[in-house]
Amino acid sequence: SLVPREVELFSRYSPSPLSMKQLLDFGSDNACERTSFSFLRQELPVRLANILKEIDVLPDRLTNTSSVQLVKSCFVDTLIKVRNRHHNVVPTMAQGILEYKDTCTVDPVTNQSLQYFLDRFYMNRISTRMLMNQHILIFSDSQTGNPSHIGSIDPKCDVVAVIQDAFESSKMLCDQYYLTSPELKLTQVNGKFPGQPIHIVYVPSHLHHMLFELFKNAMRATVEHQESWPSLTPVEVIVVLGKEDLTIKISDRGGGVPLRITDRLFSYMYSTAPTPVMDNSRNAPLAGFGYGLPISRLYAKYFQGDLNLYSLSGYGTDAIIYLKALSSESVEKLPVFNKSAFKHYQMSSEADDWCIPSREPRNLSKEKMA
Ligand code: W6P
Repeated sequence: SLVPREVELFSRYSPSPLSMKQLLDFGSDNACERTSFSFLRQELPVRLANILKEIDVLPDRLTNTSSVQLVKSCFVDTLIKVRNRHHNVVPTMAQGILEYKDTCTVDPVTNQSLQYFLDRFYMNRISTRMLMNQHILIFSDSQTGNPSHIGSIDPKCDVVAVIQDAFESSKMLCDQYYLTSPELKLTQVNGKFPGQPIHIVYVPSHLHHMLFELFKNAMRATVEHQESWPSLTPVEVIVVLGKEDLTIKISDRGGGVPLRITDRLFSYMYSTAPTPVMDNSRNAPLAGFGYGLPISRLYAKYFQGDLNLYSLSGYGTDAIIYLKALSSESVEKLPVFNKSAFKHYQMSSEADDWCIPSREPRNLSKEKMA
């Protein structure tokens, strides 16, 4: 029968029965919310997965009754509700940062801790939504999804098709906003199986999300930097399938970004700005460096890839997405709370261990002469 891998996995754990004493402890005054939470996070899926496996070994004639189907669909409905309830977490968190910035200063130490936390918080969110989605897509009766997909995963994800689709979506927005847009110049190299089309096992919606974000940025930079040019330089993309990596490089000639600034493009704190007021819903500004870049990088990292920017200030920018070419290596990357994670929050107000180039170095040759 059709049981998703995560249900399979969780069902191998035995539920941990709580004693009456433990139940009381969780409700006592000195109870730790974090302990309770981390217990629930493990235990709820284990218990649900165990019983879900049992429903599937019931005799077919029983499983197929409308009542048993109702129980199973209630489980799916619960997941759908949880998923939808968490829909606004990202903008709500951003609002929290705005409120913080109203009253506190944005020092580099706070920025670093916030970056560390939100990277892990949003990675956790990406992973839980992935699991909920898989369950909903695999178990819901309405077979709306692509039949060749496993939930949201395409075992033969056509990378070039996703690139072209994301480019077209971004081009539409760009044309709407600037009344012009650069073309796409695409090169593909299958270094693993020369001449063959490029396929990987991946979540097309995740790939689309990253590419759409990078294309919007590349197009905006191109149009704004080259306003006066007779024609715009194309956005150049090269896709390469290697033995280990699938690499996508997106190059624009939009003038680039100074190295000093590139870290900020990924900073939640420095890129949290009040939401621009949209005029009559249509003209959403093209790529206001919101959370698009940091979240896109998390999507890349989620299956052990990465997303980097290499800018040539005064010329243009290369954005590179790295994904694992082998499905055996695209394993979820999940945050775990332990001593090492805890240390990241012990904000040191100590002096930095690198010098600040605050003044001219003394001229030693003159001193020797004297
Ligand atoms: C830029 C800034 C940027 C961010 C991300 C991707 C491409 C580009 N180009 O100028």
